[in-house]
Amino acid sequence: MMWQQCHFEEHPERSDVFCCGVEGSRREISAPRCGRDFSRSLEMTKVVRAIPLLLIALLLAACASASPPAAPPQFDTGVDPEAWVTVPAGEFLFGQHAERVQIDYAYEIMVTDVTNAQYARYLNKALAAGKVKIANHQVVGYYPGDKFTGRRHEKKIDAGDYLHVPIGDKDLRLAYDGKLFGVKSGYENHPVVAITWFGAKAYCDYFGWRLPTEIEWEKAARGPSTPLRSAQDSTLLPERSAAKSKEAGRAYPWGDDIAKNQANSYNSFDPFEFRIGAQGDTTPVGFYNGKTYAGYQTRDVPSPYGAYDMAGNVWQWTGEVYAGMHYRFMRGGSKANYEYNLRVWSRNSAEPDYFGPSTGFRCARNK
Ligand SMILES: [Ca+2]
Repeated sequence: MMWQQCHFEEHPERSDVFCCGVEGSRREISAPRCGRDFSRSLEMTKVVRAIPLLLIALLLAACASASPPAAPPQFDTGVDPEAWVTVPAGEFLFGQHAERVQIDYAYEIMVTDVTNAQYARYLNKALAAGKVKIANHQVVGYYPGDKFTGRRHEKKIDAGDYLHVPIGDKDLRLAYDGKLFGVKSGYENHPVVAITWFGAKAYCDYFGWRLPTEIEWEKAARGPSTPLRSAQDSTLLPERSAAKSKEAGRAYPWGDDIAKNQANSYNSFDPFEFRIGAQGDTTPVGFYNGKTYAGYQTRDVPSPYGAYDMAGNVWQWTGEVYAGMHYRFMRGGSKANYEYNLRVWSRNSAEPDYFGPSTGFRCARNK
């Protein structure tokens, strides 16, 4: 897959830096080159600056009382993270420019991101089975390496043990007592974060599953809910049919517009917004399902195939290892991003040993 157009992303570690990826290379660019998207972010910045002083005072008070963070509010979303949804074979409209792309097999993808409870259970089994081990306060595991082609800026990923989980990291919601992993209180049904690409891949591999490809991820996020009509019929090209484009080429899993109560983004003002600082905290998986939580009304916004949280909350690692590059790619946008970065074609990249508070994953499997 070629990625010719400049794509604007928020840096996974630095919210003040915007990056431009061309065919997977990463280079930091000056703000004006970010064009319309950056202008939008400047508009948002102005809005943020206009927050009344009272609200800022409340925010600071919340931050002060959240250090160390108390257990978060507990909400049962009713969405079972053990469930999978089926994505049928067929064409869909891929990317910002709605290219027709065929996937000629049906597959399944997890209905939600992998939770902290699921990852802790897996770690205990994988440790006992010798699939991963603990060294220097890290969970590490073997990876057979990437093929190195010597391209400019390509980094060697040789065979060896690589970081899966940084034990004790402040962003990790898992706890280790020297024998077993558990979950920090209240985060059981939140998506696991601070897991590297190696750690995400190892989880899926352990169960005989896999990380989704980017194309699989995107189709699962945006549909279509009904098969596209024949590409031979020129009157049905996406740009010729506004109605079809609206349904099949949607920007978010539910449509073309986004409201605060449809996804966990930066300043979405969800019940977890001010718990741990400016970027907010994760929401439980499946949170945006139409339920009301302590007075906070969400909208029910699964993807056309029923997958939740395909926009926002945490970036999701995808599986491809592209020739000539060591970066791995994530989809979906996160709690640390403005709404426009939650669009289904947004992507972010990081080295495979990157871990952070806004990056998780879900698995796919053959049908
Ligand atoms: Ca938020």
